[in-house]
Amino acid sequence: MQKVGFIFDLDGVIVDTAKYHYLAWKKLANELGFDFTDSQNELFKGVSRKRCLEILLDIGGVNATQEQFDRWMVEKNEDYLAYIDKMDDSEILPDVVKILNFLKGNSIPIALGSASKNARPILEKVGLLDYFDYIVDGNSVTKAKPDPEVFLIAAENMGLEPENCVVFEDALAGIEAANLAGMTSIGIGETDVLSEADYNFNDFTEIDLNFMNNLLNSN
Ligand code: B16
Ligand code: MG
Repeated sequence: MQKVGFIFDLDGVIVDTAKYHYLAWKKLANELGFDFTDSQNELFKGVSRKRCLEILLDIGGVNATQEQFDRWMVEKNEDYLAYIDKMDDSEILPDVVKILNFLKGNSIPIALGSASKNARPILEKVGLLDYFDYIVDGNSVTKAKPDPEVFLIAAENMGLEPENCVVFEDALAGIEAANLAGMTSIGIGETDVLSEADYNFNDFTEIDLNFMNNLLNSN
């Protein structure tokens, strides 16, 4: 068996922070005089904060000066962080800990590969920070998913070839990034949205340890 490493996206894979992003973006949209719907929030999954604000302003038809843009980015993040501050381990998505414990028990390296600049405090709040050997987040990358940069940095940190890395992702851009990196991609969420993934599951409760063992043995 060759050495293999696993890379987890954060929002939508480990925790559902999308609902807090949504509330914070909706508040800003309402302050600017327009609405922002739950289905529009789907466009924001896996997308950087800056790009989200650009899309939000497009939706509302709002032109911003650079000063306003920067201020709204800060305001949204402060509102978002107020929600994050209240998070605890009850928000970890089902059976995530089962998979993390399996990997730790087999001494498999674990990395985070997220677009979020708040990844570290979120993992700390839910008590999962110690599972992660490496954290690659929005502070570490210059190019957003679907660019493979975030996952390639994680592979490099783990000292592994991309083909020996497995990525769990809930966003299409993330699956595309994993595929472009030459990694094994596992879609967590709706199969029709994530059909480009090598494997698809609705959530981690559908992933049994036989599947995980087979992945380890095939890499
Ligand atoms: P922040 P992921 C992404 O997380 C979210 O899905 C996306 O909605 C958010 O805009 C992005 O993080 C940046 O987050 O504002 O905390 O830097 O799925 O890549 O873990
Ligand atoms: Mg995600």
